[in-house]
Amino acid sequence: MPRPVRGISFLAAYNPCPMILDCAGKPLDLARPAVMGILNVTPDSFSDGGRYLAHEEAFGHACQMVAEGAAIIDIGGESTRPGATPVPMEEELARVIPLVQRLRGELPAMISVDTSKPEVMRAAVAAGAGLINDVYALRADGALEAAAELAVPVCLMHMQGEPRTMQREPSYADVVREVLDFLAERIACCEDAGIPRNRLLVDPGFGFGKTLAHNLSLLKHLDAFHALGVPLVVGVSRKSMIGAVLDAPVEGRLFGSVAAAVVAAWQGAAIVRAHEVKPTVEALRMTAAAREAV
Ligand code: 7PM
Repeated sequence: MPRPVRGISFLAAYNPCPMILDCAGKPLDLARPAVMGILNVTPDSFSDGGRYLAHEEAFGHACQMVAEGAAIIDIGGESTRPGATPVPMEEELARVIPLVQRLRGELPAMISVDTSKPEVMRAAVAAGAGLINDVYALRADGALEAAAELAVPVCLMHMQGEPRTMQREPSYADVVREVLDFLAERIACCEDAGIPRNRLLVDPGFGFGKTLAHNLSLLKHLDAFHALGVPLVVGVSRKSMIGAVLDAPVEGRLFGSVAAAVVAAWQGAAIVRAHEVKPTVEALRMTAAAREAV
């Protein structure tokens, strides 16, 4: 048996990633890969029935994802798709906050909010969100300070450029090295701002300022990101990298998305974002079982 180091087992001392993430007092178990169900509340993601229907539809979708095994529901009110224009803050708040309140009261899952705006972070955490997912990695004005005030974990994602223009000419000399360096620097900034490392997660940001070759290199070498000592989050579901490999439209990317999720989980990804929760949960349970075998 490994010898305990100051009361911690040798393995726990060696692997600094927390197995249980403290989300403002609520535990999130990351000992096995967790599925984060994607809940888009952007206007284009719902039928044109106005605010009330959009809320009902989103709530129903969240319930279904939790029933299918999602441990986290990621609510995004600002479209971060390539070419998207920013959403005004009042609009983002009106879309996201009532849902956070309702989901927190009625569902057992952790609630994550996909936002870059400090005001939305504060309101979401006050409404019961347990996680902040920021595709700008807290680079927006005031975001670092807001996250430092709030006692919730933050996912720092890599993006080259900005959503409107990032897919024009992505360029790297060594994509894995550069994404790693960026995330290491963001972790250092967070620690300087008073956010401890055990409240951070990182994500290489598939599709955010990357060509197909860049995305595939990052997926192949995902295990290099364990050097950062924080849990890894991965979002590949339905992305254009799957479409490019399979020559498939968005509706035809499920099996490719699940395969990419397995490749990530096999290399130790802690959280996988997914649109189709049930197939992803089953594939990751199988992956974890094989990973844990002697
Ligand atoms: C349209 C195109 C709508 C792309 C939404 C998207 C990630 C994320 C997104 C990710 C983390 C999507 C993206 N992608 N957050 N938010 N990691 N942490 O496919 O890869 O959901 S938005």
